[in-house]
Amino acid sequence: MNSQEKITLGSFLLKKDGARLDPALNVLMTRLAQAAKTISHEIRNASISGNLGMAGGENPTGDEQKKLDVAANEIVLETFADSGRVAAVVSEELEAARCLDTAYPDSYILCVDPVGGSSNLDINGTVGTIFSFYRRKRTGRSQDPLAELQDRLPIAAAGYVMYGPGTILVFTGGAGVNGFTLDNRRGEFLLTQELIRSPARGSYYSANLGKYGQWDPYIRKFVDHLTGKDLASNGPYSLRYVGAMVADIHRNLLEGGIFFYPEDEKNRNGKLRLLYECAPMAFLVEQAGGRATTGRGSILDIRPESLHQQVPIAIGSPFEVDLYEKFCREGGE
Ligand code: P6P
Repeated sequence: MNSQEKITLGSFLLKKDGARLDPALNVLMTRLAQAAKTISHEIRNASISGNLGMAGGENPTGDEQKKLDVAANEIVLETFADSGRVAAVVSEELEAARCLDTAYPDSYILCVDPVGGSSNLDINGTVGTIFSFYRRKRTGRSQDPLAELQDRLPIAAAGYVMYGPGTILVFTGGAGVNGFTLDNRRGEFLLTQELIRSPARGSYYSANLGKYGQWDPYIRKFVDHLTGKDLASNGPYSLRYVGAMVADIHRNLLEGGIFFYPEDEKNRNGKLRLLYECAPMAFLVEQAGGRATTGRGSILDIRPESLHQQVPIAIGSPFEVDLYEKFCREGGE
């Protein structure tokens, strides 16, 4: 099947059975794809346009901002500013939510990490965008996006863009997970991975082992189990760690395994942010038959306390995530 025979994102979004997206989300996913194409272009040309390196500031959780973090955030805001469908944007790069005018009764809150894994940018590594659209219960301009998000709004769509050897868009509208690849010649995202399903178990684990000494003992015992150091182990897993959540989770989604970023002695809530990293990825992975936990409960059950709330996460194939929870529950005994 060549490029001309593959289904474009636009055609997919119009098919009710395929995407089961309501018309508003079709508009939003089309705009999301447009933002992704622009961000992809900026990333791939950054060393030529002088867009690598530090921007000089920090994001709300203290990460140093790269120029492309700031640029990608602006691209997202510009793309949705006049959509009339997004009442607020919660971004890793913005302290407060950016409230926008809405023109329709059905409107959404967009939570987004414009460029995740930006420490990879200057070394030509893989990075990604993570997004989720929450369907509001209210209409008109949002007075308090966090209060709205605390009212257990349904996630209408969530997913990620991965800027690797190819630029891919993987998302769910609540009826399965589908993957699209950007055909740069046509400027179209084409359906390349239909109804992605998480393997029941895998052979990879993804974690920053540099923090092994700061993890709680039961996390260290879980790692020892995965690496075959204890008798009960069913053989060593291979470590794959990119340092970009999108890339690490994408591998485990396709080939099976687990990504985890636990709490540690310095960060009792872990590092990754609930609203624009953990919850979108949890929604997507669970749609594909995987699991996502803090170690003691489902990521998707967490009521956000703040826009940049950090939570521990373990996400991936059911077998490994269940095992992770067992070690957390039993203290690794
Ligand atoms: P560390 C990128 O900064 C990020 O938010 C995620 O995309 C990634 O999984 C994690 O942090 C990497 O963190 O501490 O291993 O560099």
